Amino acid sequence: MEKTFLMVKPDGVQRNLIGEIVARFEKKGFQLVGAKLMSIPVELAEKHYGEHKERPFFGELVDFITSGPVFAMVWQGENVIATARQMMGSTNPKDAAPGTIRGDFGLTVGKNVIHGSDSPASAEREIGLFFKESELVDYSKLINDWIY
Ligand code: 3AN
Repeated sequence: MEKTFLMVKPDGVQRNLIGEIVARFEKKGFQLVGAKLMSIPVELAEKHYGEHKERPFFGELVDFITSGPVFAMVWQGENVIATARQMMGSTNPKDAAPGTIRGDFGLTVGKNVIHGSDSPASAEREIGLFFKESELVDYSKLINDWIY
């Protein structure tokens, strides 16, 4: 099953948007397989945003993502990587469509509420950076014959 890494950024946590964001992915039909409220160490932030190392906003990016708690998650489901990106909306909230997370709640390109992996390769890399295999759950043995 395809998996992606999503993270409510410090602005989203401070604005009490964790529940709202989790609810959107739950209602869509995706399954939460890992989650934790955490503070990101600077070294992890630098690895996570490694591809932006040469960008002028790299320092700002690392300072912001380490400025307060984040809510890191792994979600699974068919086509979850691309669909989650659609549900998040454009990187810059001013271009994000209403109905998307950034369109509804984002203010600026830096403080855009949520991060989501943009490809299968980044999903695998980012899940590995934030979660141990043992922190992800397995629903395949669930006995659900009591749901009818
Ligand atoms: P996305 O998060 O939509 O994948 P990326 O990967 O282009 O966007 O950028 C990573 C993060 O860097 C964004 N979430 C945003 O917070 C930040 N960022 C992108 N462009 C800028 C910019 N011009 N100024 C400040 N921060 C930026």
